[in-house]
Amino acid sequence: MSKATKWKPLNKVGIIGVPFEKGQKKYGVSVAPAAMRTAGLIEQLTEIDGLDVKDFGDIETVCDENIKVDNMAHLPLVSACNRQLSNRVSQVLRDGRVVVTIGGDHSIGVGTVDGHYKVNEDMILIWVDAHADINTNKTSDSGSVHGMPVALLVKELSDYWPYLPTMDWQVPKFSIKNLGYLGLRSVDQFERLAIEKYEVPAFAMEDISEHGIQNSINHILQVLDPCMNKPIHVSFDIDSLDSLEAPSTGTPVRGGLTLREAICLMEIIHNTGRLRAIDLVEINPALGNESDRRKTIEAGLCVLKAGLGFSRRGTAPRGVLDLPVQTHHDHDCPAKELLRQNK
Ligand SMILES: [Mn+2]
Repeated sequence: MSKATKWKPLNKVGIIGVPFEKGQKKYGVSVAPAAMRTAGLIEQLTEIDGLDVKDFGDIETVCDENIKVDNMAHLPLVSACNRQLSNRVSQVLRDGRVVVTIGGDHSIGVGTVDGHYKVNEDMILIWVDAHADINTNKTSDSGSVHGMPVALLVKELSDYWPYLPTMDWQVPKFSIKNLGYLGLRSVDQFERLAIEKYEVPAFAMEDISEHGIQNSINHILQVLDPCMNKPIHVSFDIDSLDSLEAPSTGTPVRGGLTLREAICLMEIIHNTGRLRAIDLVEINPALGNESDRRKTIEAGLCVLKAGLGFSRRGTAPRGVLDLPVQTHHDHDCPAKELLRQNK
């Protein structure tokens, strides 16, 4: 008989900032962790009922870039950053916390998933994104690593890579059978081939339109983990949202998720009690105007809060059974006070 595990949401969270942007070409995703903190990230999460929030600081990377790999920009930097990040993610998880990683571009998904896998080998991965991020350096148009993290992570694709110097620390062991996609609407031809070849459950926007966001995420969870006992990692690219909802991002695509759908999705995953890691990536506060920036950061905060237990229904105070009663004592009743003075 299998040992039944009863899951309930962890009430401890660890924040990691990754001001890293060399996985793509635009300036600005590196300032997102600071912008999110300034916007009240820690305070807003702390306001969620009973949540213990600890900030584990930023991952800072320096390294030589003398090694070049064909059509794979800044690999040594990407590798050095992810190596440190992987260790930090494992550390936060071992501290019994949900790990929330604020990017940075999506190349940091290599480090977060690697660090999670090293603690929970049975983890499943939900990649919420407009793009599939499953190119190799052979199939990528841009040569930017933020379009390759999934292909780097999954063991089934390891034969499709050349030897990657500096990446020896990362042995892909995670299986593509434990991956699901939500929000896709800009998928390259070889990415689509990979999704079909390995039968990855992938709900593109047209599937979400057909089935609704609740059925879509529930179907993915059912396919990846029918016994409902595996830890969940959500890698949330802000460009999964419609670019009207989150304009400040490097590769915006129209026709994406509404913020309401994203909140609903994160609430459903939170309610499983099995969410152990969230990445929030590709917020670029340097793109667009002040209103674009504010909208995008607020959307990111809403997504995180929904994943960490914030209830749109509201939450009654703990251990309190009644509204605060106001007793009118004699001395603070103005009329009686007047009478007393006039005696
Ligand atoms: Mn992405």
